[in-house]
Amino acid sequence: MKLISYIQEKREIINLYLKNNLPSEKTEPVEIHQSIRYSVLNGGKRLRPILTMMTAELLGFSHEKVLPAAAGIELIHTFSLIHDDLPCMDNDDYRRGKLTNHKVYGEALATLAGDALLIMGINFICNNSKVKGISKESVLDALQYVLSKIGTEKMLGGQVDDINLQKKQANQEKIKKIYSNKTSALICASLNTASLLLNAKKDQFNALEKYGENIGMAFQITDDLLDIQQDNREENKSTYIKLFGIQESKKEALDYCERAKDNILLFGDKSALFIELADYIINRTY
Ligand code: GRG
Repeated sequence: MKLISYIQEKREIINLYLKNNLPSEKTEPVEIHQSIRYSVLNGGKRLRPILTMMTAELLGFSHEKVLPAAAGIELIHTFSLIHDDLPCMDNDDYRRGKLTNHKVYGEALATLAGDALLIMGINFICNNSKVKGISKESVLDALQYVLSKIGTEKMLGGQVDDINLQKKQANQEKIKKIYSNKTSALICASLNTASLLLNAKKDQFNALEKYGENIGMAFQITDDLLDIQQDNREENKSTYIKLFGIQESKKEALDYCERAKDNILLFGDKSALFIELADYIINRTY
């Protein structure tokens, strides 16, 4: 399968970039840098930076043109995971099969590691201006776009609504909005950061935005289904599965996946990997 080897190859590239560009464990104050490296370099799937690199290649450029920004998006994603796991949020003990950051380093340091990763993520995106052929204007556009996707009206807002929803009655409309904000927004940002850095055409940007929205929804519903299979369900949390049941949720995930495949048809033959990726997202086992 072409996609699997593509993912493995790109995952190694991003892992190496992160390892080499994060402050070392010996950088003072050592605790925060150890805590940061613990969470970043602990085996994430790297879906988001892979999407950024895939988009660069879809547009006819090397992945190297967007590598710093791709890594920055992964740092922002890791920040959101560390904060999401905190006792004041989801209160999780395990992440990526290992103890969560606060379980190892304590709540104060975990909170600060999350804050630091947001700052570093933004800085990595800014560093994309040092790549040959990438203008400072396009980096500013990409950065503002990413910030709009993680702020109070998108990812952060989704988290706020998610927390509040536990106390209220959930319905289809509310759950969809939360999933779109909490998960699809950063996935769109991963794709279209590359479009902005590489001056894609408006119709290409729009197609990728729709594709990202739909694979993000499929990704989050699949995440809920995997939680049920692995018995990680959180009793007080409203999810798609609780609202619609397993069979209907699987069907919804498939529908989102099919819509995403339609969205990407604009790119013709070049969209093959994106079509394979949409299927991978709903068939994944972790
Ligand atoms: C962004 C300003 C700002 C605040 C953070 C905590 C928070 C607000 C948002 C949480 C958002 C969140 C955790 C969404 C869930 C998305 C999701 C399915 C994460 C898991 O992604 P994977 O499976 O993880 O790609 P890996 O471990 O593979 O990287």
